[in-house]
Amino acid sequence: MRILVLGGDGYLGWPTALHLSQCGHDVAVADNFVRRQYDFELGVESLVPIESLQTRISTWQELTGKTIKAYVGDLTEADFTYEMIRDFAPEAVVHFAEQRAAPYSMIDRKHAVYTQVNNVVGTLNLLYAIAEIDPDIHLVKLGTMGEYGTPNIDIEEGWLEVEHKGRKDRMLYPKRPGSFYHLSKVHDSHNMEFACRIWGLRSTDLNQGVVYGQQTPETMLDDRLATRFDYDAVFGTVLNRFVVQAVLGHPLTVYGTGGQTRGVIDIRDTVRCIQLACENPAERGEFRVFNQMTESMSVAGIAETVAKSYPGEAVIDNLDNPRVEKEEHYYKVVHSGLVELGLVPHLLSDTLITSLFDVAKRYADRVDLGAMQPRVNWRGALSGEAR
Ligand code: NAD
Ligand code: USQ
Repeated sequence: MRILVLGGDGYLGWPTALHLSQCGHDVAVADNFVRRQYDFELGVESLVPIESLQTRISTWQELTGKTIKAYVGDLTEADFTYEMIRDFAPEAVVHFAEQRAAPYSMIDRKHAVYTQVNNVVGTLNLLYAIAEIDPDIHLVKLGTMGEYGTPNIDIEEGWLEVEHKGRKDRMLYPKRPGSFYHLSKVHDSHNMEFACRIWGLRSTDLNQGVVYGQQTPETMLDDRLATRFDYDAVFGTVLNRFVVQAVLGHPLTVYGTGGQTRGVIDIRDTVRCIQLACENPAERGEFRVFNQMTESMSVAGIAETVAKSYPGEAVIDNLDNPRVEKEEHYYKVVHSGLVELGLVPHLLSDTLITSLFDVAKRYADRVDLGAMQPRVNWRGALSGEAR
């Protein structure tokens, strides 16, 4: 299949492009490198050094003989998006290309507006480009489990059968997300469902949980193929951060009681889920939703698991929670769709955590401890200078 991976220079986009290429698909990637810019803005960098996109692609070709075409540009620029879709003529587009950090979107007004414009406009341009150029293209879009929030009822896969005052309907599952970033994904989901309904597009929304891990079989072939490893308080995700903190002897930064529960997934399962979604497309007119997570864990449970696996001493610190989120709540999620397509999950194991400890130890001298403490406060977002 011809598959275009948008956001192909990012943490997940790059290993996904390699995996799809390894599976024999004809792959192209697109990126505007804004993720590298956020690092400059925040004064942080990936724990693991990463090569330029050009070096990554030439290394892959040198090692496997396979080619990956690159498009450099911004999805919010419609001309770029249209030209790329026309030129590559994909059968599937995998869309990772959004600003994805909740804390970044909560810094102040400017960052909230940037996040929503970048994410919503980029996706809307893409929906129009697909509808006008080739409505048969399958859009595989990364959503997030955080779109649902933490409702006091079971979370279904995107849709909910409702009975109200004696009448029944199948409706989009109600959303109550916890940041302006997560809200951007809700807006995308609604725009996609509408586009499927009015134009007969085919799309799959993958509501993914928090990803952990850094290596896939393809990235491990050569250091030059490594993907990024964020550990700072803005872009670092919880399990990856706890691993780096344990290795450095820094207390594990649990926000609040740690009772908040999230769906999580191993990066090796992320790339496999994308492959399964592409190879089993949604029908024309179908807005299909999968909950892309393999298990639920509380933040305190993640911290205890990391601390227990670490051979040295690891201390857990309960910080005042900088976010506004429930710390004690019901959480039960249906996530059977991708398993039915063939996903065999890697559940969190000591082996995975040990291999992450090894990565963190190897690059421990690159860590900036100043980047570890959370500085973005959900309640404080109104006091920023850029208001
Ligand atoms: P990332 O920031 O590492 O990668 C995103 C890439 O998209 C970056 O390389 C960035 O430069 C590019 N990009 C952003 N806006 C763009 C634009 N307007 N035009 C072109 N390129 C643009 O993020 P990631 O962790 O790889 O996440 C990828 C996707 O998966 C995101 O949509 C994110 O919301 C979703 N997701 C991530 C996680 C996670 O734990 N990392 C979990 C659930 C969902
Ligand atoms: N947390 C801590 N300590 C930390 C970091 C985080 O206790 O040092 C807590 C947070 O308060 C939150 C949970 O861990 O309750 C998850 O936080 P996170 O930063 O790992 O993840 P989140 O902000 O939810 O965002 C990440 C990705 C985002 C994706 C989302 C999936 O950055 O792109 O959409 O995971 S989900 O959470 O399912 O919405």
